[in-house]
Amino acid sequence: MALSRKDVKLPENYPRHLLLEKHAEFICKYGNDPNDYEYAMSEFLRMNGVYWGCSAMHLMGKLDSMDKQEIIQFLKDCQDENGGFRPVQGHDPHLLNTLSAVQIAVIFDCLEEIDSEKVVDYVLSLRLENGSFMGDKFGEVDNRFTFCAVACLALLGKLSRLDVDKTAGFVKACLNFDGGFGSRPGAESHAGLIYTCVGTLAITGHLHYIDADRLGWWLAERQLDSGGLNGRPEKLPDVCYSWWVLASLAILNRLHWIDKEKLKDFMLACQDPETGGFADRPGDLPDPFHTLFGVAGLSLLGEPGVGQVNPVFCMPQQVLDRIGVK
Ligand code: 3PZ
Ligand code: ZN
Repeated sequence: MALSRKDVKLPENYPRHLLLEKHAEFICKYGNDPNDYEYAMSEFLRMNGVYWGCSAMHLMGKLDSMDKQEIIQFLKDCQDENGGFRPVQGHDPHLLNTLSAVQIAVIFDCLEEIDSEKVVDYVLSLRLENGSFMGDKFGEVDNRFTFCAVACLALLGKLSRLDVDKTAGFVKACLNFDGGFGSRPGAESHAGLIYTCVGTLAITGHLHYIDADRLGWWLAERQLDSGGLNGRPEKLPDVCYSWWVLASLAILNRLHWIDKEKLKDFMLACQDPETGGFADRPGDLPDPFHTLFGVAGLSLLGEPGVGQVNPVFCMPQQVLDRIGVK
């Protein structure tokens, strides 16, 4: 059975330790070469990309090599009159960019530089009667947006402005028989959506809605022979799914249900020893997204030299302690 599952084979020669200096260099340089943007970091990902880079750099103890003033100016340029954030000037605001912007402001300890009250208004304007959230004015509803909304409010200390029982109730309606969650009621379980739902329930104080043994089992079953984790049955392992699965297990206090050493080997094998950065799987091109989730995943596995990551917010625990978010 285990042999017939889709998986990858780790190459003979892969880095056996974390290439921290290389990864910091990769993040610093990313975007200087126009080819980078053509590959992954197109305009609509710019705000998210700055968050991925800054969160990774802070965890690696290298935030000082980022240009804080330039980033603050970028944040200011991207906040819309309605309070939401655009991915880059000229695009429409969206909750996905708004959470990234708030995370960046918290990481740089500069919340006073953005209009937080307007962010709260924007987030609440996207709420629907059943407790769910639209991603923007175009109205798509998805638990990714539930998480973005709740995480934004929590980081701004404004969770009390939301009927959290109602929002947790919507998430509960997305619970499936396998113990997992999907994007909307009736949608199939998927590790990325599970992370957003578990995170939402953690922030709103409703983790008791989860059958932690059942869900923990489903999550632990994501580990393949290579040591990597996939996002749902019959899919290949991927470093970003290591994060969605691992963070969910950490929130449920069941990290010990997977083989940590094997997962660490898989993640180390996803590093690009030449350019730095992590790819989704060994041999693929690295990008800032997988680099953050690689570094953050290794943090959850207790990697020395990496700061402690908060499994709910995917941000350094240190900055959350500073603003008093639990
Ligand atoms: C990637 N997006 O839709 S995307 C993302 N994926 O904007 C960012 N694992 O082609 C980067 N795959 C790289 N830097 C990939 C964000 C996706 C996830 C794609 C991916 C990840 C394997 C193929 C969805 C939070 C936010 C967004 C997502 C998930 C979680 C792509 C393809 C899609 C996207 C971007 C680039 C390289 C980086
Ligand atoms: Zn991935």
